[in-house]
Amino acid sequence: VEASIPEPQREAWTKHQVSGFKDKDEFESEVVRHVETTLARSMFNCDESAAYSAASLAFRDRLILEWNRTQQRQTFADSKRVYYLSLEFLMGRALDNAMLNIGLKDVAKSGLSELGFRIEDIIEQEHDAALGNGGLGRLAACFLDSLASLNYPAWGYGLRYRYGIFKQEIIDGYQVEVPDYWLDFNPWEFPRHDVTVDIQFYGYVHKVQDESGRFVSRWEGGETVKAVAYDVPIPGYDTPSTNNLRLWSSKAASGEFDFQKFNNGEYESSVADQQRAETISAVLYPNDNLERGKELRLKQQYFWVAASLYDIVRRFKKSKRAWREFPDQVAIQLNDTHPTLAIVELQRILVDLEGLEWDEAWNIVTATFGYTNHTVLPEALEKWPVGLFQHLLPRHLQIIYDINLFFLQSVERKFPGDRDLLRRVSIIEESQPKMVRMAFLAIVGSHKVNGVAELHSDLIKTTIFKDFVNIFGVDKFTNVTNGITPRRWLHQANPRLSALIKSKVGSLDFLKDLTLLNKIELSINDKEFRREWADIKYSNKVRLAKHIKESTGVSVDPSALFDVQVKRIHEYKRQQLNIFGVIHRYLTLKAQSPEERKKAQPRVTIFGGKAAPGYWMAKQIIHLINTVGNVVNNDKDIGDLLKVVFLEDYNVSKAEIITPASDISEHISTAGTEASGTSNMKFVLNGGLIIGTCDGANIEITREIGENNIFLFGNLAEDVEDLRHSHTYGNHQIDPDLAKVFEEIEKGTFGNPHDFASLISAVRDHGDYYLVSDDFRSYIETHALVDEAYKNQEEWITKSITSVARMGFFSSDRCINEYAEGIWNIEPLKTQTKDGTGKDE
Ligand code: GPQ
Repeated sequence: VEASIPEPQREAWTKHQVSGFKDKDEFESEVVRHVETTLARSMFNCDESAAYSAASLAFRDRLILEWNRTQQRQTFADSKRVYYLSLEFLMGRALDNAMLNIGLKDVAKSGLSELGFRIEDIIEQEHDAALGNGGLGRLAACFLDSLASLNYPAWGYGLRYRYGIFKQEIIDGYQVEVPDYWLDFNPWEFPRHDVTVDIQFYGYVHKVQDESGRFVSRWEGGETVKAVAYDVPIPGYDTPSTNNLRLWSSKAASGEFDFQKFNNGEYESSVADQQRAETISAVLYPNDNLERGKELRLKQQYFWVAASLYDIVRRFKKSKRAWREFPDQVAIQLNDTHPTLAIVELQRILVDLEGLEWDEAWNIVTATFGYTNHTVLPEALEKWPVGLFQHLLPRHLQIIYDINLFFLQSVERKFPGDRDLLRRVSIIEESQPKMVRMAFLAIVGSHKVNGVAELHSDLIKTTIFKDFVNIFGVDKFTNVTNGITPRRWLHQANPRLSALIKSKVGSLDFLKDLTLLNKIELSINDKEFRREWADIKYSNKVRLAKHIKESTGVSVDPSALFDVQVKRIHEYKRQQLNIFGVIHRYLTLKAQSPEERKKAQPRVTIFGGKAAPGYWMAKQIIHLINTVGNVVNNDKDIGDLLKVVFLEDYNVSKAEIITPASDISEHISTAGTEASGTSNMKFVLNGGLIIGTCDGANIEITREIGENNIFLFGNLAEDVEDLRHSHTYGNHQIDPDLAKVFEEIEKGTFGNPHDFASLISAVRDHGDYYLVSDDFRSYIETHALVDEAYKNQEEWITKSITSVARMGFFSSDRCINEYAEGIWNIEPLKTQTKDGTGKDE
């Protein structure tokens, strides 16, 4: 429906056009207005939480005006848009980021101060938006920041979970999960109750003849659920561009509840229907790098994909273009296989609803989609039972079978008679039960497939997707090495470092072109600069020490070496290697005389990260870390030489405190298992060095910063398979020092050894799949090198500055530009126009 105001009345609109606050006075009056009207409070009952709400609403109002103009500009320019489909957006807090990106943090700071508040306390009030698990979700959030900052016409599409990733509490050394009800009051979203889509599930398919006599499939019956749009404005840095993240929330199609049923006395069942509908977007699945074929998860995927595609297609149809122009207007990026159904859904829309021929439709579909793979771990590759599909999405299953048929026919033409190849690449796995292989469907339905770091992109071409390289040619497969936004991960998280860099670069331009960081290398011998550099690190450590004290009760010395491993707990990420190494260090110190001990480098080993609630081994690792901490931290012989802490509830806002405070961080996955890693980039960008394996982006980080500036250890990806084979078929001898660590655990030094039995047996008795023992020696030796290097503070500072100077490559801006050019074929939109609407472009 056109709801545009007629020309004669527009003058009144123009006259009353709203503009956001521009200075401190206007900001203050907006805050007061929101406190007094929106929140219905006053200066007599305005606490920090109310001040946070009011300040956020003031910024939100400003953002939405820019948002409107950006959307008008994009519509008018009529250029190609990219849609980033992701089940996870790990956004963290919005207020600080909005203030910095808009450039009004100083204004807000003095305004809030005049109103009686410290800006730091107000920022702290905000609850993290934690709609994601780990790296994959945070990458999506960094991408949104870059897309807006670079003025790309782009939308994110996701789910508005009522519960984000659970909150983690550590009770008696064990992880306890607490629901994260984050929507209590969220000033950053705009409900669009007028933007809804009906989504169908279940039902049946039958063929009917249309007017022209053609047979078409009709999907009918089943149940309908309503998708309601919630929009979150995404501000770009130093640009008016404000993009949109549209999150879908599920509701019963009949509104509150079914009145018919209600009037018939079926009150309970009408409420049950409503609850069942709302369940779809209720909770984020808390698994990282793991898929468990749950029906509700597939329902989430279809619900979100169908609503998003309806929206995208609706927008395209407004332009009245021919369908073949769809890929010139629309690029859709699939963040992992979670949105792969979008391929099937678009084919369904084009063939069943819009009446296109199959081939014509399929050409449009494949030209539209790109697929990003984020893992080679077999347990993370999505597969859905055919039976479940048949039940939930009967028409989609038929389309998948047709896609597969035509695909296999083309393979047969290219490689006649190779039955085993057909079996290997079939989208349908002929197992019991039969499964739909989502990654294969995503490859077949996309024009580009990319991995997220060089090694990873090479690995997918030579292992899990090898056959597809032969079938489609190598050019379909590409690499886009991940990146991080320097706005949040440098400027926001480490304002003093950002300011120091600015003093050398001459401006904050490095936040828009991170390669400008290289200018600081010219100041490497500048004494004052080096002193300030070290001082910033120290004060960030003081801040973290304070946080450690408050959250764990453990006192740590900020002058000790801070050794950090924060990320999801996973066997492949090898927190167990780290804690075994810590035990080894403890045993070594214990065996030394007090004289010898004086030579040791004091260390604080800091862990953080969530375990998936059903991941038993990961939970054991958390428990072991905590029990080791208990023993070590209270051992009088050890004192400040070694402290071990586990920080509970690691999330984006905690990462902003932890990342700038590390001296060394651990990225120690078994080679070939961590697709990229992105926290490795964040730590180095903040002047921390890293210890790591030759895995994921560690390799490219080494190439950029130089191998003297990183501590690499362990076996290479190319040797992993043979080593695993030898564990199983050879005589598997574990490292003698590791054996001593196991002995100590089994003696009960760290509590009931029974609690840790499966951690030990995984290494000693069950083939050591993650090569903990194979890498143990080189891990320990490399840590000794770290200790030595840290003692030479001047050398260490040189390494730190040099590394930061060479990190320009790892900006998500570079990464997004690569996607834009190599995959999406889109260009940034100019923002400078006479009337600010883009209409004179
Ligand atoms: N990643 Cl498949 C996740 O965070 N969750 C997942 O379910 C999958 C991948 C990560 C991956 O483990 C990291 O190596 C990457 O840096 C990250 O995705 C972003 O690409």
